[in-house]
Amino acid sequence: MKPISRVAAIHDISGFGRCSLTVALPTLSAMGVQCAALPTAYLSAHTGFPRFTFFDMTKQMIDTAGHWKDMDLRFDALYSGFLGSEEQIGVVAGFFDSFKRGDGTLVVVDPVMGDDGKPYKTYTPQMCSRMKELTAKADLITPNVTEACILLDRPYESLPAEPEGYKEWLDELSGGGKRSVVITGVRPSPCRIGQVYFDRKSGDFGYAGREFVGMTFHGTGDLYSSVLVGALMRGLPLADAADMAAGFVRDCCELSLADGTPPVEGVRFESLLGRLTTNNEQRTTNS
Ligand code: PXL
Repeated sequence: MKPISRVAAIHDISGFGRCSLTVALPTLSAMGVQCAALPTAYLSAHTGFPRFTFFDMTKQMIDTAGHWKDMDLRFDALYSGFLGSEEQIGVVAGFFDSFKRGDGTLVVVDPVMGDDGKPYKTYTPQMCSRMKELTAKADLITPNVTEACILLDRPYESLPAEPEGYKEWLDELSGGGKRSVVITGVRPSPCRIGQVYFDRKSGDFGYAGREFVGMTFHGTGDLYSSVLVGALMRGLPLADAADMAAGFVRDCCELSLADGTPPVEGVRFESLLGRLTTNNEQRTTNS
């Protein structure tokens, strides 16, 4: 049997509202990936709800990293998302330095900061600015269009109308070809939604799109990035992994719309997880 891929997932755990670890853990497990969870914060519900509790887990993160180092744990990917404080950006950067073993470890940063042109409630301007330090350490980053604007200090109003217009953005975000980039939430027309990507391995730029179901749901960026990471752990090229993630998220949105799922509760992905379990016994390599 092939060895299982192991990913360290560094995200908050929002008790209610399908995002971050409550999405990453089941998704990666369904895809045949062993997931070690490093929670950044515990929230009663994600920040899209009018009220939520927030428990910062920075100290626990530092202690956990120390314990994992003592155990000599090795990871095929380090995958970060929503962070709880400015200090945590340094902690996660240190975690990457400590656990990255050359090309054998894929560092994926989903620079979770905001959506619809606005930062999330707990993200300060200092945090947004320091997120650039973390993306500089990544092999692959997955900002949505809002986060791409923040990382590049460009106004939301300057978003390109056509996927082609993102080439310059992808080039800048890739650090001149150093890292792969997927920008999610690209809207070439009112009835389409998709991603533009740059693959540092092949040098390819591309667009993977789907029909827009007509409603946006919370946490779809986390679901997208988690499927993407799982697909890369299976050895898929970035273009195929991006397309697989786009298709899965779209199907979950379609089901959620038909089901009347409130958008703030995230997508009903549970019923479709079985689709991700096929081909789990294929090869395992890193991108
Ligand atoms: O889906 C991104 C996300 C992750 N974690 C928390 C959030 C959000 C978006 O609102 O609030 C806590």
